[in-house]
Amino acid sequence: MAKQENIRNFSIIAHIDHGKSTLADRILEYTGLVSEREKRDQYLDRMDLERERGITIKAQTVRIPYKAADGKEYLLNLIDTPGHVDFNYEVSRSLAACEGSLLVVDATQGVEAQTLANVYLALDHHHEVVPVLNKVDLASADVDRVKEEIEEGIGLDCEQAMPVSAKTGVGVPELLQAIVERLPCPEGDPNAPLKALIFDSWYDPYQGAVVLFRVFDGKIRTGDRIRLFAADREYEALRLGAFSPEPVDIEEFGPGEVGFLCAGIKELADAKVGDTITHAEGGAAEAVPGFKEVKPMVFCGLYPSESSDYDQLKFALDKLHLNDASFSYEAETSQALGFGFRCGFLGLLHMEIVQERLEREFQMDLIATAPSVVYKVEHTDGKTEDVDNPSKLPDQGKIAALFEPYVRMEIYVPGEFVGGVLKLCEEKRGIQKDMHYLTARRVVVTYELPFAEIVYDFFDKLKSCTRGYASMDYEIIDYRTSDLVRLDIMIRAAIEKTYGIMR
Ligand SMILES: Nc1nc2c(ncn2[C@@H]2O[C@H](COP(=O)(O)OP(=O)(O)OP(=O)(O)O)[C@@H](O)[C@H]2O)c(=O)[nH]1
Ligand SMILES: [Mg+2]
Repeated sequence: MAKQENIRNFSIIAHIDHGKSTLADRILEYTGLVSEREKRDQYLDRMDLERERGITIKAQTVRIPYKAADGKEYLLNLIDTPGHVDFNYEVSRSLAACEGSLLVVDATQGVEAQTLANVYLALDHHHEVVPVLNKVDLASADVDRVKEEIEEGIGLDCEQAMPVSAKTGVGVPELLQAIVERLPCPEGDPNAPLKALIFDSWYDPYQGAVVLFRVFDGKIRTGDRIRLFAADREYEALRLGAFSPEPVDIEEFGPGEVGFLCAGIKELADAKVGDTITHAEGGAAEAVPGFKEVKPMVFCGLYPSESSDYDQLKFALDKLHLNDASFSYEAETSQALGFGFRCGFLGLLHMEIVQERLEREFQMDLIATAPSVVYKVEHTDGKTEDVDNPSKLPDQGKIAALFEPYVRMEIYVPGEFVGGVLKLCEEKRGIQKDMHYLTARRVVVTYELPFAEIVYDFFDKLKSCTRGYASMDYEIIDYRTSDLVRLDIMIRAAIEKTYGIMR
């Protein structure tokens, strides 16, 4: 068990592509955890899909023993998080397992939409935040300007911001020193009843469901009888370990430590992210507060291309859901496609990634229907209902009103591209709410927009009208009445079936 005062748990957070995973590479290298021979770029992006696309999808935790300059031995638990807005749920869960965050900002770019969104999440978790200015090896890096942006835009003191190059390693030893000096050690009573929060889980064909936990109070040892709070089921802690960066067995964990647990959990629903692990006897009376349920916003139907693969698809969805609780699925049938599932996602990229993971990790061959958002329908009899599938929309005569979701969107863009952004938002039925200069060169534009308008091609259009220099963040704010109609597109066979037209 590690000495509590020498533990530092931190997440690396940033806007997409600002260099989180590359910084994690250098930390693994400087602490000697990954040798010259083993090292590869973005070591912690373990999925092929992540490596091919060059983005992090899953947060990854690493346990790093670190000997500081003064000879003191520390234990660092680093969590590399994804930057894309669709994977924000990964970030918020990771933050719950840590006391501090490294806020990485690309010094050639500056503060972007997810920089702000993620730092607010970290502050919500009462984190100590260390600003890190990355990519100082590039000639276009402007450390002073970006410091000013962070101070003015976020209100974080940047006097002690750490300039680094995650590529060359410049500044990384100083950053490690700052981590142990400036981030707090975890609190928690080793003699109290065990309370450990499950913040990730996945399916292993040999071990069943495996969970990743962070101990808040008490100790957990291999062989202990444990109880899962929400599932209210007992298991034996068969194997405990941590990723360092590959899995290693560890006998005992105390407060502040992060590890994985294999307990032969065959009932996948038992290994619920957000649940608390305690001891079967003398366990804690209360659970650690879990996570807010996330609400999927974009829906599509997923059908196996061979109808006989339906059960296999159900099985695959059950397993994948263990690793990604942020998508939803329920059975549905379609006249044209047979038996399948209506699935909900946090955004379009999320939808694409889940579909691709089902195809790759579970060898499914899928047909996906066009994505849509959730509408609210007020019936003429006064009832209202949510409709996530156009085919469930009642006849026009039975609809008193239709409501569609609206988002509040913040777009960060250099001044010279503002005109194009305003034009795009107006075309997409946007209502301008605010526009101000974050710094002399960067403008923040706030719009309210129908969510359906941004689900399709908004992001691509935004990128092309700003040459890739804009970033955006959005949240659903409310539902508003809209002039919407259901449009049925009938192909000949369907028309014949409906109206009985003879050839
Ligand atoms: N020149 C230079 N390039 C860097 C530096 N740090 C990262 N990069 C490059 O920036 C790109 C993005 O780096 P990643 O580490 O994948 O970024 P990330 O923040 O993990 O991205 P997501 O996980 O997708 O949000 C890669 O091409 C890196 O090689 C740096 O210090 N200097
Ligand atoms: Mg990454």
